Amino acid sequence: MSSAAHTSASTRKVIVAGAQLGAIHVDTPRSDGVKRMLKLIDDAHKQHVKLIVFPELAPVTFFPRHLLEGEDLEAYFEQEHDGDATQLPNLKPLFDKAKEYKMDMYLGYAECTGSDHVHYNTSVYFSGDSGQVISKYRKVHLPGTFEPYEREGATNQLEKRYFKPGDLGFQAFRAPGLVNDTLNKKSGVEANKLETLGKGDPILGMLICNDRRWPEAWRSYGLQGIELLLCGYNTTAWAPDLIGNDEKTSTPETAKAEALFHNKLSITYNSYANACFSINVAKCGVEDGKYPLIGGSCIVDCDGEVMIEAQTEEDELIIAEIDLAKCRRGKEKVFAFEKHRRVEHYGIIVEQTGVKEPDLL
Ligand code: CDT
Repeated sequence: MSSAAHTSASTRKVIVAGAQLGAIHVDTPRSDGVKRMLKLIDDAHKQHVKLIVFPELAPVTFFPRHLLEGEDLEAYFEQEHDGDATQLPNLKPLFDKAKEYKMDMYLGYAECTGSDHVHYNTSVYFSGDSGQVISKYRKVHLPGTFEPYEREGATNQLEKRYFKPGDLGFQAFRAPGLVNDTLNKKSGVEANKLETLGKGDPILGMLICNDRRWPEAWRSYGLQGIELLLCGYNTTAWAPDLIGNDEKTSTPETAKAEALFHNKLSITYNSYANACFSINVAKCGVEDGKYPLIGGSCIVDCDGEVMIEAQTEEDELIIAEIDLAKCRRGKEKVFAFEKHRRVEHYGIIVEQTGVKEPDLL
């Protein structure tokens, strides 16, 4: 069968959900957040969802806006003693429920490693098929500052203080059982042969919040044939010290409109340019009466079009049936990397971090 025939004939359909969370306040017990998440899993199950995606640092308030130390800070972290996230006491009910429903799940949380007490902003991928966590991602791009802002009333974003940059890179992985009739090693075929491309178990990758603004992160996954990218976020709607402001974004309303626009711009363009679907999920609403976070959770198709977008800033499921076979067109034509990329000109991207302007005239 030619690959064009494959594109039109085959389907790799799966029903997926973004589980947006509304505000979680400083004094909201972790167990309340988890209870709300369990309800979303139940509702998703009733609608035949096979994969559910939660936001970044899902069950807690967005604590990097607060200057914390000692026990007050540690309280937000899941202390991972043996490396098996499914046994973390605060999160176990979520994994148990996903296991009961055989549902796959992306879950973001603050990780404290058991061995050396390192803090990461982490997400894990739980496979309902295998009943295990099959992939872990640690946020690479940490926004904000190490020191709090000096301006009184400024909203901090102290991720550089509280987390180490992720050390796992961008590792794509296959999710078993997410779609039917896939090729695997037992089929006696090899990966990376023309006739098997896009026919194995779905290829997924994870990002966390600020990572979604960096095309380098998406392209690292694109080069591994990713078909579905998952990303949870907490994006402040009004934080002039962090984002800067000018006449266009000088009010809370216009700044929020721009934050929503930049969210959508990042996820739609990069889904298109890597020919993958993406599920992008907010924690949103106004936390503690004064810290607004944008909503705008979206499922985006592999042509960069929004399939469904959240309508509220509360707990809300967005659900779509996606057909991963549709990724083949972009991967085989406009973004056939092996035919069109010119890596001999891309060295600057990895050799240089900051900007170096050309010499002055
Ligand atoms: N959580 C997180 O990474 N938030 C950042 C804040 C805005 S920086 C422009 C984000 O990228 O959404």
